[in-house]
Amino acid sequence: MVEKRASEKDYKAMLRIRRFEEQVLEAFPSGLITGTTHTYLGQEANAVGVLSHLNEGDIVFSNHRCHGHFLAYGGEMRGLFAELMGKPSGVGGGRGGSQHIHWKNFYSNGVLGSTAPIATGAAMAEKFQGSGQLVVIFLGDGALGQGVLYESLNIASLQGAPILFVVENNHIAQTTPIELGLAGEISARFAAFDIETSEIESSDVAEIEDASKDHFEAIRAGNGPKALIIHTHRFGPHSKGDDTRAENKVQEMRNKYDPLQFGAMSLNSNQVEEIETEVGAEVEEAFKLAKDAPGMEAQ
Ligand SMILES: Cc1ncc(C[n+]2csc(CCOP(=O)(O)OP(=O)(O)O)c2C)c(N)n1
Ligand SMILES: [Mg+2]
Repeated sequence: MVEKRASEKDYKAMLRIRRFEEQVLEAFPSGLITGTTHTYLGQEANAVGVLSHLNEGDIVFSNHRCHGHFLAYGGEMRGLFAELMGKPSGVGGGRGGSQHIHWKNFYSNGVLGSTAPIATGAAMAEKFQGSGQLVVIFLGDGALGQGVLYESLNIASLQGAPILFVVENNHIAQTTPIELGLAGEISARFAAFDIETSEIESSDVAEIEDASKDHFEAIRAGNGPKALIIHTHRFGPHSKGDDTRAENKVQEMRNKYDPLQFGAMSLNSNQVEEIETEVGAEVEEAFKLAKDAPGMEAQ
């Protein structure tokens, strides 16, 4: 039974991600966007729910599927669109592209697992400095195949690093279903390093907020690293047109697990419509500003 508790703020945050990503996929074939892109369609509730507990100064590490994490962190659309277009006005001066975003305390990198040692080191630094800040790192199920993750879990546990490992298990890594890539249980991998772990299977942002709350509190109280496994669903292709899954299966998934459908249940139709209009205008304006901004050649 789904409780109807998503706030307008949460719904808007998720819709901003959804509409941003749809615009990215629509624009991609025109050649406006350079490099590659991996959209966060279907997983919006994860970033919005988890990052709702961030304090100013906390640090977030993301992966190749980073647009949703960035927008939920507080990043703005225009700078992200411009970054994807390789424009100097992009959040990273147009040189990082879709996967390599840095703004304030937000970092992403497309090399799977590469962020784990860096995030762990950052968390240790925060602990040694007594800053009271924590680190959140988002990992896909595919990153569980990277050895450096386990070195990081080991040291994070030994050092009591203030870090939350969030695994977004969308059951697929590019085209490889999790059954072919992962032996054993995900939680057992954290248990092996004595890292307390919880799991949730939900697309309801309020449930994800609840599921992550205790971890944030425990980490802030100095109880070392924690892990949250979110069983989730990727609605879009891995990158652009590269979805090998059966179309009807993806459609079934969209019908059953859409975070926006769950979110909308908490609001009335006027609220939904207003937010839709507001977000639609924001995307349109941000995209236009990014598109009209000078390119690298103007420098
Ligand atoms: C070390 C490394 N190997 C391979 C790749 C190519 N690659 C990019 S995304 C991806 C799949 C990632 O799957 P997962 O971690 O489950 O994240 P998802 O795409 O499902 O969000 C792969 C293999 C990479 N970026 N880094
Ligand atoms: Mg995956």
